[in-house]
Amino acid sequence: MLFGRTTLSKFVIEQTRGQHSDMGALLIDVAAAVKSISALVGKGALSGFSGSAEATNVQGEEQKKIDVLANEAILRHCEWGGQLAGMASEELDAPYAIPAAYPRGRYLLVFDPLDGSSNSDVNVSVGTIFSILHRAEAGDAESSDFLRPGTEQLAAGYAIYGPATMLVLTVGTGTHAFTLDRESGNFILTHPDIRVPEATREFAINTSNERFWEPPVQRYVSECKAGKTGIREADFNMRWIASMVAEVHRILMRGGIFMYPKDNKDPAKPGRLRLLYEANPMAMLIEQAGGAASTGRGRILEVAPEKLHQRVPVILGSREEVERLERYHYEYDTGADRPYASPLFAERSLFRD
Ligand code: AFP
Repeated sequence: MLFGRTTLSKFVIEQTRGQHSDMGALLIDVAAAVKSISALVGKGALSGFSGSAEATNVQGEEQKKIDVLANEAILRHCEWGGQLAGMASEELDAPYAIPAAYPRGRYLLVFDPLDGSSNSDVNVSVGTIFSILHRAEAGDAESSDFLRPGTEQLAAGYAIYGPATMLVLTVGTGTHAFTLDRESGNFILTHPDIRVPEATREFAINTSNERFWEPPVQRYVSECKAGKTGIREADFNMRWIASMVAEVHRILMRGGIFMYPKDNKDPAKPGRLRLLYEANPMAMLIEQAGGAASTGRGRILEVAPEKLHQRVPVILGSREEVERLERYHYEYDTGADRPYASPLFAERSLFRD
């Protein structure tokens, strides 16, 4: 079919018509920013922006030049439209105030401009993650306006800059994927109403951290690795791309479980991923597609944020596996996984050690 396919603009206008039509206009600006970032990322080393920006972000992580440029792209494309009360970015310590020259609206855009950027210099898929919140009336956002649970998100999405550039979006009516047609410049709806398979035999975790995980995660992963020889009685496959957008996209396309759990590698950080602009938008997309997204001890979308850049443990994907891992956390927390943990039942050795 040459004409008449649903474009992102058509989809967004139809889905947000009425009360949130301003949000529709904002999403079209986000898509324009994504196209600019896609063009930049797609140039690779020819862009002249490879390598370090010789700076660190609020996370204390090295900033790549392309992180800074992707951040600029979103600010410039979205600040002028009159839909926003403010923005918050992984790359900015504090929220971004809308310049005085522009009108304000009641929406808040929260984003990670280039997730997985440590992969950008080795030509592996990276992405942009975004979330839209709102406040009661138009005006300048306060920091507290951003500290809302993920259940209050009006929209969430990501772009993945892979062999194809795709934009995956939810406005609360399912999760839908659009593929960038570079000839027309349009995002075309190619994957309407995505569903995450309930079951999976594929897990994603950085196993180099195994010694730092909590016991329920160690238990779950060792059972996956035991495969047919263990209690799961089935072999599992493992993936780790170190780009959350690519992992989540694979899970939306074919199922799986992604874990970046709480670990004691750095007790100050209860996990690596950030709640507001990584975990929450991905959790909304996964839940809207029928999957589950948990901290291990509760729904990610119900976590009450306390800080703009706070981190949270992330376990998400095929519902059956997420629920199994939640059960393992519960059994660990209640001692039910160690029925003989009590000293009364401890193994008695004939040889005093
Ligand atoms: P960068 O944006 O610094 O590359 O981090 C990517 C990320 O936040 C997430 O996208 C990955 O899933 C995770 O970190 C990878 O973490 P490890 O490098 O510890 O495996």
